[in-house]
Amino acid sequence: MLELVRNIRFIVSVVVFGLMITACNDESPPTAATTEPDVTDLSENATLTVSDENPGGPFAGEGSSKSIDGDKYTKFLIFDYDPDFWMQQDFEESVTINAYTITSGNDAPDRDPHDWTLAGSNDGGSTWETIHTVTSASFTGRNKVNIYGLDSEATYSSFRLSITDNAGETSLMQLSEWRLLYYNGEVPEL
Ligand SMILES: [Ca+2]
Repeated sequence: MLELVRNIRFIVSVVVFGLMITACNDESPPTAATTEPDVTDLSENATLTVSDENPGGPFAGEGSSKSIDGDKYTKFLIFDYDPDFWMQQDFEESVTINAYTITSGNDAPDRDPHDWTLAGSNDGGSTWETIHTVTSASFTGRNKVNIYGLDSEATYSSFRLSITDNAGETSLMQLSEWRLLYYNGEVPEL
């Protein structure tokens, strides 16, 4: 009798173990932990103008073109920064954004943009509407991408970033990227 009970226990154990294995095998295979957000990078098609250029010109090693070249390790540096400084991205037709990024340079945090206003125009720059304002921006590192989500979508043919203060340097200002973005979905943290 004892042997029979042992055999039954063994058989039950085998069946239960088999069911557990089957249950595990029935689980869906793991999916990728993250998927790339669906984002349109409008700055890829922008024409850039700046109120003050690097002495070497827009295509110099640290010229203005480096601020929209898609490389966070290349920067735009000016030597005569003043609070009237602005950068502008123009498009052939209006585009819609709901976020933008500002990326800090590789060194000298006191050259970072500190205060700025992003504005939009649909009449070639005759009139501007404020889209977003930042004061006392903080970059937690070098070549750090800060992303700013907008409360509502902004549709304009021109976007102007007026950098009204830098982070303390007397005459130098730099940034690695300024990109205008549209996220189809939630704007992520970067
Ligand atoms: Ca760059």
